[in-house]
Amino acid sequence: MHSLNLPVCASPDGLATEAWVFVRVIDNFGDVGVGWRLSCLLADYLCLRVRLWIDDVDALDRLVPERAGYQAQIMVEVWQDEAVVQGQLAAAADPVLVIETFGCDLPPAVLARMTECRPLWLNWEYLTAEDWAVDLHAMPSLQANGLEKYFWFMGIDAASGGLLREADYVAERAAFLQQPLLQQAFRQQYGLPLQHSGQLWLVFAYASVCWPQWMAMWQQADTPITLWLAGGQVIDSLRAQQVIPPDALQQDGDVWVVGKLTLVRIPFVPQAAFDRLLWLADAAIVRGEDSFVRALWAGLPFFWHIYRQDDDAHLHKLHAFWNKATAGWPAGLRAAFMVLSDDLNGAGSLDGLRRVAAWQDLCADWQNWVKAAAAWSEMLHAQDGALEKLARFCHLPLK
Ligand code: TRH
Repeated sequence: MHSLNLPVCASPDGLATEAWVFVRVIDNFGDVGVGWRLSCLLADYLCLRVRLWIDDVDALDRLVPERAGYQAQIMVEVWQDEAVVQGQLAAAADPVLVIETFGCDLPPAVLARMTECRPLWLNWEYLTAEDWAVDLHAMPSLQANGLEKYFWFMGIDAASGGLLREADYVAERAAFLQQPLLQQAFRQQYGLPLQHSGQLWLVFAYASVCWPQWMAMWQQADTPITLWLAGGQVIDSLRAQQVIPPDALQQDGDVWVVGKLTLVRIPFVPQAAFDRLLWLADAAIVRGEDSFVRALWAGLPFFWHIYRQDDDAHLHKLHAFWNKATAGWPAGLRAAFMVLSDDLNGAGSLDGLRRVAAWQDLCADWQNWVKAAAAWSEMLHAQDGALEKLARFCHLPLK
């Protein structure tokens, strides 16, 4: 186990101890989403002053429009070329912890500085429920600069690196759910419809050829359904496949009704408000990995539209998670769920009739799905989160 030399919050000069976090944005919001959330948690719970290097500050600005409020705890550095990094390092205190997210290679000047101050070095990896990741979690690997780098694998197993979660999450959710006035104020603040008909689904998913088929399936459902479409990609897909006309759902707040199905284009909210969308919904379709973890914490029934990888590697990830999560579900519910989850993610081939039948089976078992999702979430809430595990790993006190 790695042990840091400095007691945090009590460095000799009285300044907060620094942690450095490095983020490269590949696409979408997952890299920046995890990088920012991790930085906030390090600052909030481990008393660290975080220096966050990020190569795409525009992406961060979309997630955190009011970044100025965090400046005392998180200093954002635009990650550019080596000369710029060297200038940034000149003004930075030695870090006790350096985290490269998702294997982004650190700049040579940073590697050189690290050989002098010898911080704990972590490679913060993608989330997976696969067993090999649990085996590799927290393993060291000797690097060319003579330092050990440790793998940090977030996951759902007790022996994994855990999941990112705020200490006040449960209290915040309870307060929001118990106060309809707060919910109304939230809807008003972001221009969300004040009411909806039938079941409310938050749909934050990728472009896909499956959407026309799922729209057809939902239209044949017995009960009315409202879909809050977040992020734009599903709407783009529907338009490209001529399921909606070119002028439909162009602006935030636009509504498109087909029979019992209501589609609403919702605005992009700050990351700190994203949980509230989930708390208002009856069910969800989420994507990437940060929104997936938020759906887990919310404890509502959901599908995971997983990020596609070459050679269908994403399907191993998908199945590893759901095989564990659904192990105790009633057989009928599990079968209907799995078949639809595969269909959503491009595995398996359902025709329209079988898709509708699976949906009907799922709806017939709705209350069991609600209970199973809540139970799984509670089980995860009861485990240590990533920050508790990290604090133990590097002997840092939690605030
Ligand atoms: O955006 P994502 O699809 O991101 C990623 C990246 O594509 C990445 O390269 C890939 O490796 C990874 O997925 C698996 O999905 P994700 O991870 O769910 O991130 C979305 C973030 O956006 C999350 O932090 C929630 C946030 N968000 C808001 O803040 N406001 C919003 O209105 C919405 C819809 C999302």
